[in-house]
Amino acid sequence: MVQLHDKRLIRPTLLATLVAGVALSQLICPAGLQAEPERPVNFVIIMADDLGYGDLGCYGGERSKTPNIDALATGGLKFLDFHSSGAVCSPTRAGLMTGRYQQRVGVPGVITAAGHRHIGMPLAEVTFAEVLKEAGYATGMFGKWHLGYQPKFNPVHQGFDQFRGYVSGNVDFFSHVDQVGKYDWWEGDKQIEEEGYVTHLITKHSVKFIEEHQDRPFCLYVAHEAPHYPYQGPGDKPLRTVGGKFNNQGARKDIAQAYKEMVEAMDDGVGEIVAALKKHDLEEDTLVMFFSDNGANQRGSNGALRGHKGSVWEGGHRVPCLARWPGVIEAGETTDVMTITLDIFPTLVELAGAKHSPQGKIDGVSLAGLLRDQTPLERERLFWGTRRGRAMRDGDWKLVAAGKGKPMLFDLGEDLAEATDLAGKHPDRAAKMINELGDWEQEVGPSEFPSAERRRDAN
Ligand SMILES: [Ca+2]
Repeated sequence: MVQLHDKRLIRPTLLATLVAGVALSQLICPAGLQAEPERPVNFVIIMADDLGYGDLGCYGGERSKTPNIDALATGGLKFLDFHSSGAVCSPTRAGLMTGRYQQRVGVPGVITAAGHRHIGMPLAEVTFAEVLKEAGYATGMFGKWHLGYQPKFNPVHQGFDQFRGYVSGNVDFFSHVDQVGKYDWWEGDKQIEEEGYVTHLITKHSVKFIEEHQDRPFCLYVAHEAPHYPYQGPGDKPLRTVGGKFNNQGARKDIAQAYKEMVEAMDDGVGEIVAALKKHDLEEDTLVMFFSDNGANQRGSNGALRGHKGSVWEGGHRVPCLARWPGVIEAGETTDVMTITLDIFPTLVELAGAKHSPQGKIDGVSLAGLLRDQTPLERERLFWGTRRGRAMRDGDWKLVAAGKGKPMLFDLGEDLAEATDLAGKHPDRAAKMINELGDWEQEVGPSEFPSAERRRDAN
């Protein structure tokens, strides 16, 4: 039976009517009526927390079943050389929001629950949510913020119409208490009580946001907690209490199993979000991107990559990334073009047709052409600066300066595992890259908070 509300069925007729109408209007009034402008594309930006290159089926991982995330790969574009701009949570988020290296933004390190409760991403920084809101988009964010604890730093003061979630680095998945024993669950800049497992709540509010804004352009930012600790699956119990003493990692002994349950609950959530787009016939009007804020820690898997979260080895910052936009992005393709979370900002701005005249430098570049028809990027260099080390890429070459030894040089085209240091074999190249990395540091500023603000708790 034909359902009149099914846009897919009425579109050809509607299109024919519009075309006929435009043709007729041009005959009658050539300089007059214009066709309605196309609706700008919607965005669903999903970011996992500490999910590694080897934690997903579509990247060869076998521990967790991730059919819904894998379907983004089979239905879209899989990135093989995509990076987070940080190796830990807050820095990547600052870079993602602004398109600028986080050192420029004043968030070079983790905004910790113990030591940084007064610090936040400056309100003067312009986020993609602010640009899109100005362009007429509905903007919603659900999940982890980690860019400032004080209500004045809340996402609703950085361009998001709606926010539901937490502002610290991690909360108990049930009691929503942060790792120093403070309650941390918010609607906008007000604390609220809400029962439920964090991953389920993020999904529920995301689906509701899609349903409430299906008739206008929207940008939905889904910032998952999984698979960051505490290691709690959907069937577990609350552990942390306000002001209480607890193990931050959780109570599970079988952490590998808990990790799997967390990844799979997030995967279910991705499936629900895509199903909501399908239900409202928005799939071809919506770019869905999925990636991680840094590599996995020792509990997860970075596949064949060296190192983990927090390091400038590939395992710290080369992360999964998928992009799906049926009708625009060809299904089942891969790209080995080097890309980074900083690119999301300019990509969304360009695809939205939004106007933005940045005050400061935007470091990311738009991936619009890459998404549409695999147009390569002209950029050849990327840089990383963390508390524990620095690195840069120049094409396939990677320079790693970590620890006390001399900087090391790797050819990732031949040696993705960063096993063979070629600095001795290519001293001129190594020296040139060391200079360029030094120049970059001079330009963007230090890669850690001033010493008075440093704390050892790294999450
Ligand atoms: Ca993280």
